Amino acid sequence: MTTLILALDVTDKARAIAIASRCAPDIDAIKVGYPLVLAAGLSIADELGDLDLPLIADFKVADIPNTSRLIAEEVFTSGYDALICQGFTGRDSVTACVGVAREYGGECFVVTEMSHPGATEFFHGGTAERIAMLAKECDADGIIAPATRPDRVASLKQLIGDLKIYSPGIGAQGGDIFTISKIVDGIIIGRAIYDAEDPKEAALLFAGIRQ
Ligand code: NUP
Repeated sequence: MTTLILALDVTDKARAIAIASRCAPDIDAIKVGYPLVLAAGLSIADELGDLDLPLIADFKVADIPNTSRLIAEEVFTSGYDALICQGFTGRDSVTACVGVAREYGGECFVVTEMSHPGATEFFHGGTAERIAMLAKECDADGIIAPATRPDRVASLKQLIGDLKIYSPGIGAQGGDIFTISKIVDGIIIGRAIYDAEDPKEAALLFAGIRQ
């Protein structure tokens, strides 16, 4: 069954922890990114760690290899289980992130093509395909690909062998859970859960209807 990942983009620390705690029994992992970490610090991993769910750090790391390595080391020494990096930075930067993930027994996911409308402004004509192949060659654990474009996800899937696909864009961005969860390994859902009147009920609903 597809993994359900809560994107916890909630900038109030107490609210973030409350939502994560209530949803925990119905989700499989928590993804945090700049909104929560800038508000609450990387050490939010300590509090969320009590929930016993894998923690994914979505920093879309996009820097030179040395800086990427330093960022990845901070992430994994702070208790996160996985890191998301950009792939357009090239082989050396992606390799730096994957290398640190390996050192700490963690995972690294590479963004191929993003889910928002502007994503294809510069990424077209095979760019995402090249990044997907790069992710595979760099021995990443998986790719991030857009639930808003299931046809694109299906074609990227053909290139990556046994790498996983985690897919954001369901709900608030318009992606359809039924279509995408048949194709991917994990679905990433933020606002449709944490902004729901009852986040736990929303998480339960998504958990029940994913394929
Ligand atoms: O291409 C991407 N699209 C995307 O939405 C790559 C991502 N990492 N994300 C993240 O997924 C985004 O930053 C947010 O944390 C989550 C989707 O949230 P929502 O649109 O479900 O609220």
